[in-house]
Amino acid sequence: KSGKMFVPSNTSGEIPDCPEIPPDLSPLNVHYIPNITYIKIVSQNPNVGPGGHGKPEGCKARQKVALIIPFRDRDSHLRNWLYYMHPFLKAQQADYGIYVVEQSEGSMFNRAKLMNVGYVLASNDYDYNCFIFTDVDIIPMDQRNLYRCSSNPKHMANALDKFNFILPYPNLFGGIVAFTKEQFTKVNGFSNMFWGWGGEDDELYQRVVAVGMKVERPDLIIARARMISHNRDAGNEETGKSVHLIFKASQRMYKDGLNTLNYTIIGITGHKLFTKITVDVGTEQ
Ligand code: UDH
Ligand code: NGS
Repeated sequence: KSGKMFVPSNTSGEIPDCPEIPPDLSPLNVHYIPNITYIKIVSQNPNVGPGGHGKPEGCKARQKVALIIPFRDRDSHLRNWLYYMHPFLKAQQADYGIYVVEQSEGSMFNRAKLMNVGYVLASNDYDYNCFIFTDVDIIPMDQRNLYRCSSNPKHMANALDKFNFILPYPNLFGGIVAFTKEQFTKVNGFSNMFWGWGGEDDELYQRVVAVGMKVERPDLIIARARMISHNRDAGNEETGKSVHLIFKASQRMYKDGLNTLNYTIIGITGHKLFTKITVDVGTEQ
């Protein structure tokens, strides 16, 4: 006898849970490729199913992750994001779906409201328990930065190249955040009242602390990410009108958010690499 005993890890025939930490994760080279094509990205990601869904092979993921992207007129950024993110999420053995929430033309951009719409529609699509709200122009540079939820809401854009890979101010909550379903409903989602650039992320931070949760962040080395540089978009100007909303977040939280969200769906299209939701979120009242 060799002394070794065969212990079957799984007697029921069910697929095992994926390991807590996926194997073989490493830093990545990330650079902007303006002319990358959808055809090339599709051909490089044969495992991705219609609507931009991916699942690990041979094991069961511990979380089901929806990635929600606010969007308007950033096609080359989206192509780059998809080019890097599908292989990244596959390496992380993620069970995931990608939702690009496009605001229709003619109104001031409302990033936060698009996030809320993405949360509601992704929830109707699949049994997600983790929601990662991410700008289209931020691409992680290290596979060890797990696109997963934690026991507290997680800010994941804390080491951007444009800020020399440090957190520029302690309460920054912009760029990428991860919430479980429970965490996001606890704060009633984002405010719907931020039209134009800035402040909606600071307001969400105030909601998080108001309900007694803490913000987590990955370690600064693994959180390194590239932000594709660009100018401020037309239709997303900084108006200065919404700054005052930040300080009253805790008073407004249950009267402004998921429970007061209104919008009109213009169309939902399942592309090979993502689900696109085009939505009319209205205009500032
Ligand atoms: N977004 C769009 N289309 C728009 C506006 C915003 O898709 O017209 C989305 C996109 O996902 C973007 C996110 O909203 O990543 C956040 O908007 P942003 O990239 O404009 O905001 P950020 O703070 O950059 O990242 C501000 C531009 C500063 C320009 C400074 C000039 N050097
Ligand atoms: C603050 C904005 C945030 C924004 C952050 C970083 O001033 O929304 O700058 O912006 N708050 C207000 O406008 C009230 S960045 O330098 O990345 O463009 O996220």
